[in-house]
Amino acid sequence: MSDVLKAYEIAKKQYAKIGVDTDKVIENLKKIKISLHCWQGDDVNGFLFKDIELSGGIQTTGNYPGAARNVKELRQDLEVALSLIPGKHKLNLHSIYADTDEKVDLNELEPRHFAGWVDWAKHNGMGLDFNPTCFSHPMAESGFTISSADSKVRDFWVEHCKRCRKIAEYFGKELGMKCVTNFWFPDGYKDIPVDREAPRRRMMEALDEVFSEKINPEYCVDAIESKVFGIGAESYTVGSNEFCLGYAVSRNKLYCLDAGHFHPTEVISDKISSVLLYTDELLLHVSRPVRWDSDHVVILDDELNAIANSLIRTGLIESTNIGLDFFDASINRIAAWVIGTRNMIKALLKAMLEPVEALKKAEIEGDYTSRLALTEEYKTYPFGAVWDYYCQISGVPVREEWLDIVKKYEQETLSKR
Ligand code: RNT
Ligand code: ZN
Repeated sequence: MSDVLKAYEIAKKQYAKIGVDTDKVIENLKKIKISLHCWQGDDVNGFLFKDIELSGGIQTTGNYPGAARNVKELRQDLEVALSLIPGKHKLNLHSIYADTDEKVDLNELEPRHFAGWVDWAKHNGMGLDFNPTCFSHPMAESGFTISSADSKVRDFWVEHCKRCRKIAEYFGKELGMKCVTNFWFPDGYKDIPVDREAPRRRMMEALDEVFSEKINPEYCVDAIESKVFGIGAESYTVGSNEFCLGYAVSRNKLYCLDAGHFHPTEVISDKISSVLLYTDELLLHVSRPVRWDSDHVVILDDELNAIANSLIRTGLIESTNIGLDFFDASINRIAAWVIGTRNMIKALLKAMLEPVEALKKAEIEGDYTSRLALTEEYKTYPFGAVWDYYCQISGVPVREEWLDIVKKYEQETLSKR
């Protein structure tokens, strides 16, 4: 018997004692899809426009060699990353990752510009999610897009967003799996505005126009992502928390909670259960803010565990779409995907290995001593043995073995770019 299997057998017995069936947990874990963000592969550049600077108040820092320069390289890199992550997942595309040689602007995009991605997704048994790209474009230079006071600018972005929904619908139809389209706008002021209402009213009206066409929710659903501030928009962000939550609730849309889009001590793990009382579904952008919305690679820290606990203990995982959102250009980009995604799955597994009903019983009975004692003891239960076993039966490397594969790929392929 392999060491992995031996350790699993022991762990399985230990979990069985607290009423947790590890085999069943693994079966349930397999069903959870994580949406891997394509933009970690090339520092949010995309392939539609050459030599355009990243704007919208987000930043990738670092110049680690080997960023993907075209669709083919990005797919190749993704395939390496996916081979190191257990389970079947989704790919989250931004519109600037269109697979086309045509010179096409954002307000001209059509489903056919993404046919290559649909083929790739089918081939890899994956679903697709989507995002309009309302930044890194001359029409976004003023710092405003869909809420601009200039109707030419506004119309351009409304058209882009409408077209993105059609592309999302096409993804959903082709793949037989719902596409979540996330709308995020960097719109805001560096300095203190006089009128805080008008841009928000314009954004609301523009969004109503974008969503005026009803699309079958079996194919695609829309989410709207809030933010507290961005670089260059420190004083005022149009799409604030209240704006986006209010919009989502009143228009029957999904709210997107990004872990880096709140004040530094505010956590999204405590927001999930409130939002889902008022919306049918939720989208998460799991990220790691370090002092600001720095989009560091997701690690297995307290907040990640808390997010997973919020989803699993409540059953809200059923109505939550988990997306990742980080972009680190200072380390190997494939490693970044692998580390972040494996950590997300690990956190879910760790949460699923709790005897939730027993803990809830202690809580409801007011036995807070047991609640604290048990949740603390369970933290050091052998979840790593279950994780290793899950990796093994999924045919992906166990523990840090994956790093050798990434290093080899770096040497043979990435370093030659
Ligand atoms: C920006 C938002 C947004 C982007 C991606 C690239 O602060 O988090 O989700 O990171 O669209
Ligand atoms: Zn985000």
